[in-house]
Amino acid sequence: MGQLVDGVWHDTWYDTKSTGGAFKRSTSKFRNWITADGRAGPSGEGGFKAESGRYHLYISHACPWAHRTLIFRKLKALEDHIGVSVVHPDMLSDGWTFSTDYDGATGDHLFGSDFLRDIYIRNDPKVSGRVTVPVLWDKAQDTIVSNESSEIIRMFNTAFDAITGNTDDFWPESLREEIEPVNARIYDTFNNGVYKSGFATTQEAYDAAVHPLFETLDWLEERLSSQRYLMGDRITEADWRLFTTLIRFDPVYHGHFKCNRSRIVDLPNLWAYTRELYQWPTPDGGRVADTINLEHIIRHYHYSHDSINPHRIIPIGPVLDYDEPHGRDGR
Ligand SMILES: N[C@@H](CCC(=O)N[C@@H](CS)C(=O)NCC(=O)O)C(=O)O
Repeated sequence: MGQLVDGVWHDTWYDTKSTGGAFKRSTSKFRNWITADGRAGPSGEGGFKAESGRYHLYISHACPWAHRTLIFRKLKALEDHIGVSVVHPDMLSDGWTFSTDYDGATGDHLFGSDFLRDIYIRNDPKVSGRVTVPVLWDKAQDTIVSNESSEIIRMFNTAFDAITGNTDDFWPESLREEIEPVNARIYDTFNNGVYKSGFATTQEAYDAAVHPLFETLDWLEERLSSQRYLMGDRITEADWRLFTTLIRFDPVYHGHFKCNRSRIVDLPNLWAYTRELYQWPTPDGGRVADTINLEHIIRHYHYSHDSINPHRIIPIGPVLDYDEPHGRDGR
């Protein structure tokens, strides 16, 4: 694990000394948008028109942020239009690599690179910053479109509709205002909250993260007792953003990141909701479950965080049946 400084790789762990033991996530650098006609989106440059076969997604199966983009690619029938390369689950001194020495790690389909950082350097030989997944790549301009998952899923939600004919909308205009604060709370205390708990290097920083995390889980458990999805009876991006952390929670975050007040399986509404989203049917006749690689998830966290699990022992984990009927119809 490390980062690039002027195009040169430096192997360093997150600095929590300057922040009183707290993990601070850095903001994503590349913020262009693919749009239906190539006009500029809410940030970045224009010139990224939706076209079949033009864009490529680099992901890790372990990563909850990258997982969002893979889910949207499937929900929006984009699998034939946007290719995917999957990194190796271990993220060690070289950061994410394209080693294919693990089932499901595909290598770099575009350039045969060894490391994910090579993609960032190809985009800008003098680049500085973290080398993160997901990365959305434009083959036409040989450049990065975006490395911000929350924006990639919004592009996928509509930009390719005329190409795929799929008009399912997970960010409906009428709900946008209501979705925002729900996303914000879930991002800060849950999606990122598990990392803040797990990467904390002082008791104070851990306490400051883990209590709000479980307050949010209690709030969600209550909310999902009277409505089927976060926004009521319609599934939206807010649900999919929540889901990728829920699915990793019991196998990884509960133990590895010390988020152990309770498990998802102990919270009946959240557990049934997680199963419903796992079983969700997709336009290709598959299910959202097809986007999940639990082996990569479990392997990545336990192998890659030296300071948390130096001996790389993989715990046996709870046995969970995500295929058990969810029983949430008609709620
Ligand atoms: N804001 C980014 C965050 C992506 C992110 O932090 N990805 C992690 C994997 S879960 C990563 O690649 N970390 C490598 C690093 O920080 O060096 C997004 O949502 O797309």
